[in-house]
Amino acid sequence: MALEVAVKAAAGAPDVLGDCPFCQRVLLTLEEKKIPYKLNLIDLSNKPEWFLGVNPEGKVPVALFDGKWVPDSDVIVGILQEKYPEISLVTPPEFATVGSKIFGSFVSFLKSKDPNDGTEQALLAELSALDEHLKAHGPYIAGEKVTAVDLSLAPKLYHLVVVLGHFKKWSVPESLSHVHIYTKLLFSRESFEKTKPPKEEFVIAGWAPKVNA
Ligand SMILES: N[C@@H](CCC(=O)N[C@@H](CS)C(=O)NCC(=O)O)C(=O)O
Repeated sequence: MALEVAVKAAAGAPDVLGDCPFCQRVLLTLEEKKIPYKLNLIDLSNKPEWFLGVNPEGKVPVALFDGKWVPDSDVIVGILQEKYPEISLVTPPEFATVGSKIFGSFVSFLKSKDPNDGTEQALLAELSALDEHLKAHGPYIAGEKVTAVDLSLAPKLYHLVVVLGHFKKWSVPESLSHVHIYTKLLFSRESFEKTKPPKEEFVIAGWAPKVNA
């Protein structure tokens, strides 16, 4: 039986998959583990009663396990690892936090209105650390095989590339060649193609309120 998951619909297009990186992480995990699933698209600007009933916090993703809707991508991915261990995506603990500060640095730089406040340098430092790591251990974070840490990072890197390109005309420096190889590898995986927001415009529209705040 297909596992039910509820994820963000595109803003202004409630029948189309949206741009939530946490939702995509869960979908990537389902695809890579070859777990059949049924998508419920949630319009976050008009949340259905049933969704608020099972998850009063109103956040996606949520997934249905043994009759109970469970929120939070960390928790959902953990349960998927336990319930479906056959195709293992477990990241060795020593690599589990690689790249974990990139998303926060990206958001700070995106929101920054002062070019000299150090947010760009902070992001560059995190991306350089990832580059060094990949140089030593790549092509994926834990080596030859994709694992959970890559599936968490991939949607965030996608948002970074699309959104910083659009709002700041900024791109990851070519000198960080291992990061470039890594993103190409991730974004061209079948699982990624299948679960990414169908249009870059959805990603840009999703971040616009934060940039203009
Ligand atoms: N820690 C949560 C974060 C989920 C999250 O922030 N989801 C956003 C969408 S990207 C959300 O549902 N926001 C509620 C809203 O916009 O009303 C996770 O990893 O699942």
